[in-house]
Amino acid sequence: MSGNEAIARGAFEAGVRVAAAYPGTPSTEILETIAQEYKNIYAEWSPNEKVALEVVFGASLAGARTMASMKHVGVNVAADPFMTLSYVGVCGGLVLVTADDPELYSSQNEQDNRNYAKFAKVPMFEPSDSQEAKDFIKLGFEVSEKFDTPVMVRSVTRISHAKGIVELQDPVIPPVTVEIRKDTAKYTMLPSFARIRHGVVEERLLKLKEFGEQFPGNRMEINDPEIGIITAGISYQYSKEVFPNYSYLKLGMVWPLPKNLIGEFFKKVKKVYIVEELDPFLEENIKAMGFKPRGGKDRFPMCGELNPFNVEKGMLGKKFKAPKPVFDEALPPRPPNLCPGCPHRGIFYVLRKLKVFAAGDIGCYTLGAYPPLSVINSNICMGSSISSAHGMAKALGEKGKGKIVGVIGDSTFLHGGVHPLMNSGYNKSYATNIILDNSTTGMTGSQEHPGTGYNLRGEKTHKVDLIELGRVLGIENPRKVNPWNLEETEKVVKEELEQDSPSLIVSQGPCMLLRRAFKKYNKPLVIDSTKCVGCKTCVNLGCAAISYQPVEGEMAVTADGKKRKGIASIETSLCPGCHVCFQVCKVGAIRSQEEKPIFGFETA
Ligand SMILES: Cc1ncc(C[n+]2csc(CCOP(=O)(O)OP(=O)(O)O)c2C)c(N)n1
Repeated sequence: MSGNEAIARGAFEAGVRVAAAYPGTPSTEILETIAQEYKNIYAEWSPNEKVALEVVFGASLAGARTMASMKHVGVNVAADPFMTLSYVGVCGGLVLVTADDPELYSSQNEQDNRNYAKFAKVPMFEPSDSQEAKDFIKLGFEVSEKFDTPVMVRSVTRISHAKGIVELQDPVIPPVTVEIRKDTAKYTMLPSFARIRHGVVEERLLKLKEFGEQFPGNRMEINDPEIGIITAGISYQYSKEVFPNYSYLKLGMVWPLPKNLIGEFFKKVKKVYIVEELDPFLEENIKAMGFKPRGGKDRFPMCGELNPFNVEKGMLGKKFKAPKPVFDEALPPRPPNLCPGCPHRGIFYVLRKLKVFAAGDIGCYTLGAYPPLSVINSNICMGSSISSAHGMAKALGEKGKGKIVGVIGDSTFLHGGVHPLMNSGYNKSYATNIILDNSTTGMTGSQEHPGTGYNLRGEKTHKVDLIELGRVLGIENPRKVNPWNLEETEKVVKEELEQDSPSLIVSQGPCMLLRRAFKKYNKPLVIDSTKCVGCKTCVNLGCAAISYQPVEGEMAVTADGKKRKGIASIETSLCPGCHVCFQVCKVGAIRSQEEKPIFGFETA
């Protein structure tokens, strides 16, 4: 099982009743596995992580075992309820899975969420493989109920996405019955009640420390008494791989830390090092206890993933000899790109032409920041486009009129863009807001959201109408465009840029990979090599189906005698026939194979 499948299995075996999440790499498959494999668990995509955590909080109050899963930055969104959930505690066991992304394979930052466990004063378990992922989830529910606390389980990309052998067990029947219980002083965080609960939280932390001292997942492996490593999670695997004979203190529970056990390890081993990815979390806390490790972040990188090589290098210092690379040849660089036919490309072409400042957001469309589209100019977190465009407009006043755009995906809009749009309407922004509605959460692999009309299990449900929503949020005349029709799109964007009042354009065209949305794709476009002048206008759309080759000699002129340095061509197997290139070609070299050129698709 992958780590994520094992986490899902752990939830099933622990008797979880309710699971909620918002997609985000590397966490997404946890809920997808639950939805596919464990049909007795109620599972939902919530519109964002805060909602997901509040949903599971409610389920826990009713006595159910319940789990929320999210990527590391999702915990920031859920942080408000989470910090106080720590005070409230649980009724049924509650586990929050954070899947962190060291090396930022698919994220806007690489924050280390171990800090959240300390910050919120809750226990955190950190598995080193799939078996532990399942075991720690199950244990998490027991600890949650025993100590009346939410529990965090931290995974990282290499744990979530790597596979290992997992032993299966039957599901248990959770000890807490599911019913309505009222305990206002515990569950209602008025200051007078919360003041008391803070004391309870501090006492709980002391009890959890005691638990950590005995917890078999915090284990010593005494081998070489000279050198020992304190480590956890994936860093344990890297260390063990290169130094199997060193001694180890492997921490399965990274918060709170077992001071006595750590002290014992320092007594048993002469030189102790701390190997951990990202922040010096263990190091700082172990040093604060008064211990003096021989090395930590002075030897290992603060940024990016660890791996067996940088662990070996960090430990051996100058004695380290870099191994010969397995492959000598460098792979060609393949920057991430919008798919051929992607509806975002048309609108980006128009925005680039109009030279606006595009405050971006998070999704496939963030790739529009890369050349050749080079159209997205800023982006920090989900939902930030509309609010930052508004702020910029207020700062610039007259100077920025007609130049400021906020660009946001449909899933991102429903996650964190609704309040910003409400603000634009309320505080009268002139910035033009564009929702790129491709009817799915594209970036994370096509998940449903409240605007698709389907739920996690693929059942039909209420579909939020973005135009209507825009209207109630204060946009007088929200408009729709077909992003594959460049003329229409440019006209609407220009008109909206000229508006003084808050505006919204919903660019509606389904994601090319959303098969259910299309009756059929169009026939691929063809480039007439006798006509192409090699101007690269089509190439600069950044479509993977279009390539360019330099030409010489008799090929360096077109049929009607124009000089050229190269010609473009279209790989038909990649081209879904969106006709955007057809519309930008100034010399008519791109030919439609349809009876009449189609600017769009026949959608289902
Ligand atoms: C707080 C947070 N949660 C989740 C993610 C993961 N994530 C990145 S973009 C995205 C949504 C993309 O969908 P959409 O806005 O519809 O744009 P698309 O990719 O379809 O163009 C998600 C869920 C994230 N980056 N931050």
